[in-house]
Amino acid sequence: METISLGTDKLTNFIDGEWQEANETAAVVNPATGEEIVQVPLSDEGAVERAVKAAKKAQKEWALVPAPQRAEVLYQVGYLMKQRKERLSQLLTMENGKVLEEARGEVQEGIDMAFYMAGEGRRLFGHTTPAELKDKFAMSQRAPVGVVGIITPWNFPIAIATWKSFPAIVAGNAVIWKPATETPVMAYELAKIFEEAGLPKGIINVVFGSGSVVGDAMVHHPDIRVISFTGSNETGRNIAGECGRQLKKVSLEMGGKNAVIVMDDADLDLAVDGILWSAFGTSGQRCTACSRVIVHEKVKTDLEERLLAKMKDLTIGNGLDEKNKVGPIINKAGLDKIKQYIEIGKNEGAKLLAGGSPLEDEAYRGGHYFAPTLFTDATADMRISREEIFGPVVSLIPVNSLEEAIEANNQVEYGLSSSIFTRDVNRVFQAQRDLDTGIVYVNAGTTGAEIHLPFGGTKGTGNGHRDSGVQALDVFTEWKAVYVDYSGKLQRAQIDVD
Ligand code: UN1
Repeated sequence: METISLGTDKLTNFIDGEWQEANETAAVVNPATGEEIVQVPLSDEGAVERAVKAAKKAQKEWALVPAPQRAEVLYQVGYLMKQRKERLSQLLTMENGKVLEEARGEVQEGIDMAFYMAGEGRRLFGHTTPAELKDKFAMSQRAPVGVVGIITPWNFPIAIATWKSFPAIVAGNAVIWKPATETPVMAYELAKIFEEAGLPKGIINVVFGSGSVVGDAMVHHPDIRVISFTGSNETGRNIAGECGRQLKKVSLEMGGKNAVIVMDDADLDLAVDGILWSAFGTSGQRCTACSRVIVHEKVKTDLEERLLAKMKDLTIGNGLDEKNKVGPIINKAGLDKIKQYIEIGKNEGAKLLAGGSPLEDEAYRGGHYFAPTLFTDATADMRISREEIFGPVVSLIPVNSLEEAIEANNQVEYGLSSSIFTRDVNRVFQAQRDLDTGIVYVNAGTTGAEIHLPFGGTKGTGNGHRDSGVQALDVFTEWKAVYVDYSGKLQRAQIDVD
């Protein structure tokens, strides 16, 4: 396959419609090979300051552009993304490592979001409602917040950016965007697309750099009125603390410990496919990845055997080679964390059935690869069953009933995604009611969220907000209640009612 060329060896920030260099840069490395792809700016606080200044100015005009016209830009963004889908997908595989088929899926998720949110330009519905008093009109409508900050992770460098930036833009805000330094190429490409699509300068500003400098400056900046963050629980809590002090709106999405429940009446082959796809796809580096299988005792051995048989077909390697089904781990720190959890699992008494070690043969040189790993006989209270590993590691937890399965699912600190395989409609409805997660799948794995539904979770996964779906608009808008009294006299609410 011909490799796509990025066309530059140094990325630049995109501020006020201009491509601006930073003094310092760092190398971006292909996790499959260890080769340098490009240099990414490590910006300072000054870049954030310039971006906010430009955004403030541009947003005032943008807010006055009718929303259907704002949406036209997003349609154009969607068309350009569609035209460049293959280019974007290959670059995504190079910087993130996920296999090409999944990269294409992620880019498609961004395209879907463009057209969906463009449609919102003709909706952005508020409510009209009867007023209590005669000759009085009442309605609620959405107003943009102003300048918003988005901080996006490396595991879905384009899809998650679209979940946040597209609703913000269609609703009339200006955006300061700090992408993860591991995967800046998607941000650079998307900024170029925004520019070509005709988005006015200053409405999207991409500032590359570290969380401790650029992220911190954004969180502390009084003129950035919303922070939407996807990333680690620890960073999210820190951001929320600071935003709380400033009364700044903050939307957090911070991971999961997602389980597939397999009941004794399940279609086991289907369950195996769902588990393998959601546990080992993206090498388990998804917030939604399945990392626990809560299995009914009666089918446990059967399920283990079928999983082990099919795990043999998972070819691991560079995602640009289409025969590979599982790509690399993002970096050494990610790999080291996975290794630690294997030791923790063994020490806790879980039984290792497959995998459990990094792949270090000649074929994997330069990259960070970990063998798909299966533990069994885990219990719900073990650390490997409770803590996010962010790698291709899944643990089987045997149970004896649906009630026990639901309890085990709900026992963790997170609440993003869950799944149940069963043919019994009564169990389906009981499970979807009682599983304490923001996303529930029936007869499918724990991944595969679609963009027109809300994405996010309960408990330690977030703070009550949602990405994507129409619900994302709530993060980037303020509700305004408007009362119009056309009686020509003073009418006092709750008093002049007779
Ligand atoms: C994430 O892992 O942070 O449902 C996002 C999914 C994808 C999005 C995952 N559509 O797995």
